[in-house]
Amino acid sequence: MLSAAAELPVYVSLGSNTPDAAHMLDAASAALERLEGLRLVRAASRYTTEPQGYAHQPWFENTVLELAVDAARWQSRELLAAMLGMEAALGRRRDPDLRFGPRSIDMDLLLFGNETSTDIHCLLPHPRMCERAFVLVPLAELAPDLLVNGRSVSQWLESLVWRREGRAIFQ
Ligand code: PH2
Ligand code: MG
Ligand code: MG
Repeated sequence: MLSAAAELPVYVSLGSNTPDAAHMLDAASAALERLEGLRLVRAASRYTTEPQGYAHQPWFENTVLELAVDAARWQSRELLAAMLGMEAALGRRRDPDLRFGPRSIDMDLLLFGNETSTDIHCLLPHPRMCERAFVLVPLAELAPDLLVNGRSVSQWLESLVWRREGRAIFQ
Protein backbone atom coordinates (compact mmCIF):
# COMPACT_ATOMS: atom_id res chain seq x y z
CA MET A 1 0.00 0.00 0.00
CA LEU A 2 1.24 3.50 -0.80
CA SER A 3 1.17 5.91 2.10
CA ALA A 4 1.50 9.66 1.77
CA ALA A 5 4.97 10.95 2.60
CA ALA A 6 5.12 12.67 5.97
CA GLU A 7 5.48 16.40 5.45
CA LEU A 8 6.87 18.76 8.03
CA PRO A 9 5.96 22.44 8.29
CA VAL A 10 9.16 24.41 7.90
CA TYR A 11 9.58 28.19 8.14
CA VAL A 12 12.35 30.11 6.42
CA SER A 13 13.18 33.81 6.77
CA LEU A 14 14.46 35.72 3.74
CA GLY A 15 16.24 39.07 3.92
CA SER A 16 18.21 41.38 1.66
CA ASN A 17 19.38 44.97 1.88
CA THR A 18 20.90 45.54 -1.52
CA PRO A 19 19.19 47.77 -4.16
CA ASP A 20 17.82 44.68 -5.94
CA ALA A 21 16.39 43.23 -2.70
CA ALA A 22 12.96 42.41 -4.16
CA HIS A 23 14.59 40.46 -6.98
CA MET A 24 16.86 38.63 -4.51
CA LEU A 25 13.87 37.52 -2.45
CA ASP A 26 12.14 36.28 -5.63
CA ALA A 27 15.28 34.38 -6.66
CA ALA A 28 15.72 32.80 -3.23
CA SER A 29 12.12 31.66 -3.14
CA ALA A 30 12.39 30.22 -6.68
CA ALA A 31 15.59 28.37 -5.76
CA LEU A 32 13.86 26.76 -2.77
CA GLU A 33 10.90 25.74 -4.93
CA ARG A 34 13.24 23.92 -7.30
CA LEU A 35 14.30 21.49 -4.57
CA GLU A 36 12.73 18.07 -4.71
CA GLY A 37 10.85 16.84 -1.68
CA LEU A 38 9.81 20.33 -0.68
CA ARG A 39 6.99 22.64 -1.69
CA LEU A 40 6.17 26.24 -1.03
CA VAL A 41 2.91 26.43 0.91
CA ARG A 42 2.63 30.19 1.47
CA ALA A 43 4.69 33.34 1.45
CA ALA A 44 4.00 36.16 3.91
CA SER A 45 3.88 39.78 2.74
CA ARG A 46 7.13 41.59 2.28
CA TYR A 47 8.21 44.27 4.71
CA THR A 48 10.76 47.06 4.67
CA THR A 49 12.54 46.78 7.99
CA GLU A 50 14.87 48.84 10.11
CA PRO A 51 18.28 47.14 10.38
CA GLN A 52 18.88 45.23 13.60
CA GLY A 53 22.26 44.55 15.17
CA TYR A 54 24.32 46.89 13.04
CA ALA A 55 22.48 50.16 12.43
CA HIS A 56 24.69 51.78 9.77
CA GLN A 57 23.39 49.92 6.79
CA PRO A 58 20.39 50.21 4.44
CA TRP A 59 16.94 49.02 5.47
CA PHE A 60 16.03 45.44 4.59
CA GLU A 61 13.33 43.68 2.64
CA ASN A 62 12.14 40.71 4.70
CA THR A 63 9.59 37.97 4.41
CA VAL A 64 8.92 34.46 5.72
CA LEU A 65 8.03 31.36 3.71
CA GLU A 66 6.10 28.32 4.91
CA LEU A 67 7.34 25.12 3.27
CA ALA A 68 6.13 21.54 3.44
CA VAL A 69 9.18 19.29 3.56
CA ASP A 70 9.26 15.56 2.93
CA ALA A 71 10.64 14.21 6.20
CA ALA A 72 12.02 11.12 4.47
CA ARG A 73 14.07 13.28 2.08
CA TRP A 74 15.36 16.14 4.18
CA GLN A 75 17.03 16.62 7.52
CA SER A 76 17.33 20.11 8.97
CA ARG A 77 21.12 20.17 8.59
CA GLU A 78 20.88 19.22 4.90
CA LEU A 79 18.24 21.84 4.15
CA LEU A 80 20.35 24.50 5.86
CA ALA A 81 23.37 23.42 3.79
CA ALA A 82 21.27 23.67 0.61
CA MET A 83 20.19 27.18 1.62
CA LEU A 84 23.79 28.26 2.24
CA GLY A 85 24.61 26.96 -1.25
CA MET A 86 21.75 29.04 -2.67
CA GLU A 87 23.01 32.16 -0.87
CA ALA A 88 26.44 31.63 -2.44
CA ALA A 89 24.92 30.98 -5.89
CA LEU A 90 22.95 34.22 -5.56
CA GLY A 91 26.21 36.10 -5.04
CA ARG A 92 26.44 36.44 -1.28
CA ARG A 93 29.90 37.19 0.00
CA ARG A 94 30.38 36.96 3.74
CA ASP A 95 32.38 39.63 5.55
CA PRO A 96 33.92 37.83 8.56
CA ASP A 97 34.33 41.17 10.40
CA LEU A 98 30.72 42.26 10.03
CA ARG A 99 28.43 39.49 11.23
CA PHE A 100 25.18 41.47 11.08
CA GLY A 101 26.14 43.73 8.18
CA PRO A 102 24.72 44.24 4.66
CA ARG A 103 23.82 41.13 2.71
CA SER A 104 22.59 40.45 -0.81
CA ILE A 105 20.56 37.51 0.44
CA ASP A 106 20.14 35.84 3.83
CA MET A 107 18.13 32.62 4.12
CA ASP A 108 17.61 31.51 7.72
CA LEU A 109 16.00 28.30 8.86
CA LEU A 110 13.61 29.38 11.63
CA LEU A 111 11.72 26.19 12.42
CA PHE A 112 11.90 22.64 11.10
CA GLY A 113 8.75 20.95 12.33
CA ASN A 114 8.98 20.69 16.10
CA GLU A 115 12.67 19.97 16.05
CA THR A 116 14.91 21.50 18.67
CA SER A 117 18.61 21.34 17.91
CA THR A 118 21.66 22.46 19.84
CA ASP A 119 23.94 21.65 16.92
CA ILE A 120 26.00 24.84 16.75
CA HIS A 121 25.79 24.80 12.92
CA CYS A 122 22.01 24.44 12.90
CA LEU A 123 20.38 25.80 16.05
CA LEU A 124 16.60 25.24 16.17
CA PRO A 125 14.42 27.15 16.71
CA HIS A 126 16.55 29.93 15.22
CA PRO A 127 18.18 31.51 18.30
CA ARG A 128 17.27 35.16 17.57
CA MET A 129 13.88 34.77 15.91
CA CYS A 130 11.82 35.66 19.00
CA GLU A 131 13.59 39.01 19.38
CA ARG A 132 13.09 40.18 15.83
CA ALA A 133 9.99 41.95 14.60
CA PHE A 134 11.25 41.55 11.01
CA VAL A 135 10.83 37.77 11.52
CA LEU A 136 7.80 37.68 13.82
CA VAL A 137 5.55 40.08 11.87
CA PRO A 138 5.62 38.07 8.62
CA LEU A 139 5.58 34.79 10.57
CA ALA A 140 2.48 35.96 12.49
CA GLU A 141 0.66 36.38 9.16
CA LEU A 142 1.20 32.68 8.48
CA ALA A 143 1.07 31.11 11.94
CA PRO A 144 0.13 33.49 14.79
CA ASP A 145 -0.63 30.65 17.22
CA LEU A 146 2.43 28.56 16.50
CA LEU A 147 4.34 27.82 19.70
CA VAL A 148 8.03 28.71 19.78
CA ASN A 149 10.01 28.26 23.00
CA GLY A 150 6.79 28.04 25.00
CA ARG A 151 4.96 31.11 23.67
CA SER A 152 2.93 31.79 20.55
CA VAL A 153 4.33 33.92 17.76
CA SER A 154 1.79 36.66 18.61
CA GLN A 155 2.80 36.59 22.27
CA TRP A 156 6.48 37.00 21.35
CA LEU A 157 5.53 39.93 19.15
CA GLU A 158 3.60 41.56 22.01
CA SER A 159 6.70 41.27 24.20
CA LEU A 160 8.77 43.44 21.84
CA VAL A 161 8.95 47.19 21.37
CA TRP A 162 8.31 47.87 17.70
CA ARG A 163 5.92 49.71 15.43
CA ARG A 164 4.57 49.39 11.96
CA GLU A 165 3.73 52.08 9.39
CA GLY A 166 2.20 50.41 6.36
CA ARG A 167 4.81 47.90 5.21
CA ALA A 168 7.62 49.52 7.23
CA ILE A 169 8.69 47.93 10.50
CA PHE A 170 10.62 49.99 13.05
CA GLN A 171 12.35 48.32 15.96
N1 PH2 B 1 19.42 40.31 9.32
C1 PH2 B 1 20.46 40.34 10.11
C2 PH2 B 1 20.82 41.47 10.95
N2 PH2 B 1 19.88 42.52 10.93
N3 PH2 B 1 17.90 43.50 10.20
C3 PH2 B 1 16.80 43.45 9.45
N4 PH2 B 1 15.92 44.44 9.51
N5 PH2 B 1 16.52 42.38 8.63
C4 PH2 B 1 17.38 41.34 8.53
O1 PH2 B 1 17.11 40.38 7.76
C5 PH2 B 1 18.56 41.35 9.31
C6 PH2 B 1 18.78 42.46 10.15
C7 PH2 B 1 21.34 39.17 10.23
O2 PH2 B 1 20.96 38.12 9.49
MG1 MG C 1 19.93 36.26 9.43
MG1 MG D 1 21.80 33.67 7.88
